[in-house]
Amino acid sequence: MEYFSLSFSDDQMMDLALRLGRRCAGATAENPAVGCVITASREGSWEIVGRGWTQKGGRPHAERVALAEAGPLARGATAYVTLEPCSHHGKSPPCAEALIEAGVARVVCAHADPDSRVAGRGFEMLRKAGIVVETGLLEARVHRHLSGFLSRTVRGRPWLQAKMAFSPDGMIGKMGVGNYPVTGPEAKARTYGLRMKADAILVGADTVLIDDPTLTVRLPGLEDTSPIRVVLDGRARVPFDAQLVTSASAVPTWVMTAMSAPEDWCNAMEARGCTVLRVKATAAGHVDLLAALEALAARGINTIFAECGAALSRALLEGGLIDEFFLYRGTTPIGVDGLVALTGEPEAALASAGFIFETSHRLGQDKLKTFVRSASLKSLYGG
Ligand code: AOF
Ligand code: ZN
Repeated sequence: MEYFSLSFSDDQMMDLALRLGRRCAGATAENPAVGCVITASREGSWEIVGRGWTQKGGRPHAERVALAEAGPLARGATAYVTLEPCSHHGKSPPCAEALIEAGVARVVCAHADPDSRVAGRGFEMLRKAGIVVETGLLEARVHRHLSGFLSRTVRGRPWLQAKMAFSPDGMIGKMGVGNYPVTGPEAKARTYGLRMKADAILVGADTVLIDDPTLTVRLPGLEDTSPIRVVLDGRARVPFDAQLVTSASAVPTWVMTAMSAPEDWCNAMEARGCTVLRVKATAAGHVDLLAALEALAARGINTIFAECGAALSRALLEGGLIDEFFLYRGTTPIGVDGLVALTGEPEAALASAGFIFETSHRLGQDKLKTFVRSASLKSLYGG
């Protein structure tokens, strides 16, 4: 096995592939944001000869980008890919075929591709061609990174991230005051970054009526990375002069409403550039949350970032639909007239809903803690 002794470890190369894969995360549409590194032996030592990641819009795939950079140096090389190379003739020819044609000798993969068009066939094609295939390296980390794609593919609904900002006394705002600042500018900047990495942002009609938000990414140079804005509006209450509606030609807005929503209201929304999606509603006239999420997955949404108010956040949490939670903590108590969103301490509410703590960050004076629902992670393995 002298041939495969590297001057850097397989772990390091897969870690690099994972970080490269993050580059276009949130901009690869329904496609997973995959990363690929190709290493080859040159003059007695191993070098990185190709790096690639799934490009904006989802194509070309990561392997093709890395192979193009490696050129003839791919012959006899090792390719590290975060996801099983595809085996299907989709919008592009199979990556497994491209790796074979390039003469790659060894492929190291972190995660199998659950897409029914691939599902093991990528590995099979490579092995049949005599390529050494190793799987499962850094699988848990890649699993976490690809949770959006895995969620849509395995569960048929997007990976749902929810963000809420709490004052030290557990309030999310002040009664009757729209857009009450609970946290500072650093927290806002982080939220823009989180929006950018999602395929869509979710709010309810109440948030539109009270706050009239734009929900775009307002970071210098990154303005064009704003994701699709999705509004749940079962009772067709969003006004035509809401900022989400008036800006729909610049940044897509999807309005999800009940089957019974008035035809003329839907037509008027579409005439203003919004996409209207009708889904089934509950007896109270709210959009059925699971049906809405399934409809979004059917339209290629992998990851959705919810910035909802108290009622919708609670409904999503109680419905077991939130997978990841971003809990911001400000420093100024709100006191009287404060808006309560969750029963009891937010951390305790999350723990009893099956969430586990993941990370903690300081953002100026504020804090951000992230949590993941353990059942959500398990559910992405399928079968
Ligand atoms: C890879 N490398 O970088 C990505 C892959 O519609 P297509 O033809 O682009 O195929 C989409 C499917 O390809 C997608 O569902 C997933 O299974 C895989 N994505 N595969 O080999 C990549 N992004
Ligand atoms: Zn591919």
